[in-house]
Amino acid sequence: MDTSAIFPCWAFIIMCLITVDFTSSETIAEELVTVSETDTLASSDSESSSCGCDSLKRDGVVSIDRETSLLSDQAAVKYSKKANDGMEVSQGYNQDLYIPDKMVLIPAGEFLMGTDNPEIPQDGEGPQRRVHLEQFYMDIHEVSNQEFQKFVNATSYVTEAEKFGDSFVFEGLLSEAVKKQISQAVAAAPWWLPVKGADWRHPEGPDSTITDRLDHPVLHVSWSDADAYCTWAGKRLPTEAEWEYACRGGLDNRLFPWGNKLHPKGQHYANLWQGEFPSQNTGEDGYTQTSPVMSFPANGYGLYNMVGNAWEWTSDWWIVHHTSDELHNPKGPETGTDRVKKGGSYMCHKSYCYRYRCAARSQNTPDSSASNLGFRCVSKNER
Ligand SMILES: *[C@@H]1O[C@H](CO)[C@@H](O)[C@H](O)[C@H]1NC(C)=O
Ligand SMILES: [Ca+2]
Ligand SMILES: [Ca+2]
Repeated sequence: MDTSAIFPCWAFIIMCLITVDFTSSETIAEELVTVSETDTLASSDSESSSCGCDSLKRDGVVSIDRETSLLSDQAAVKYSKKANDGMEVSQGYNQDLYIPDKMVLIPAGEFLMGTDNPEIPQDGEGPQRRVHLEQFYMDIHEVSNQEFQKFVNATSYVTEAEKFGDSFVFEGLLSEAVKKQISQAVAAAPWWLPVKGADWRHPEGPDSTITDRLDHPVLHVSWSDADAYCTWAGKRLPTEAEWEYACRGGLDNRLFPWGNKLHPKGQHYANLWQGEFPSQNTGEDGYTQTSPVMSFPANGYGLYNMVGNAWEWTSDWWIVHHTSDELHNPKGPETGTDRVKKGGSYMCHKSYCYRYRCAARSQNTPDSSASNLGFRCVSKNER
């Protein structure tokens, strides 16, 4: 059986031609990614729509030469927690604001899903179609580390990242000690490294912890982990339509949950990336990594961080061709290989991953996990 596949990417012309044979680890070892720093930085300057986020498949990693890897040690220091200590205060975030397990009613209604002016057409952002939804309740924020910890305490649940023994972490977040041990990367997005021992309790690998960020979104949870959590909580994952309707916060035809301007009155409304991706994150919005789940203003329905902070899994299988027919409570295709995720993350920048829009979307295989991917749940009744 021929299981070779070509990585989807649009800007990395050099890397687009890398074919990985999933059946042979020797072949993978031969597909050395030899991208010079200059090449990579040049391509990040160009208009690009791929953050490589959809390439996070455990069997899709290739060997890399650490000597020629794209990010210098210097860049890693810039991202390090130590270097950014003291930055996470500028939003006036109030610790007391954090409320676990709270949901809000999203009223029944109709809305225009998707867009006829897609920024990233290959993601299937269009066509715009009228969708009717019944009312539902939604978590006001991404599921936090504390909430997930409660679930694991109660059930002894083991996540897929823990079973596989690794998960994807953005290179800029890793310590030197962890980076030294890694010899593989994602061909289409070499700043993603599979890190042994990275999981929800250790977001940047074995030498990291969540004790100082229990009110941040849980990360390194696969679709199956997210589904298990929601089921345990008496909830479920939102459909893509529910998520997008909720994201729009009652506004028609706007880019973001709060309107069309990214920085109304000069304020940051979401945890995104400022600076040059992937080499420099200025943290102008107060955060170079995740932020607490109730930081930044809520949208019209009272939902926090729908765009930015952590990507959020939905229950839909991924397809890019949609009917323009009017739909009632659509649940996506019956089957598929990838699940839809929405909202973008703290790693998204307009030049690179303009996916912090309500109509934007991306996908991962259901067993994928990464340092920028989380979720929230919905339910028919308030919990
Ligand atoms: C989970 O259990 C640990 C160990 O007993 C405890 O310290 C922690 O507070 C518990 N977490 C939650 C959210 O209940
Ligand atoms: Ca940020
Ligand atoms: Ca989010």
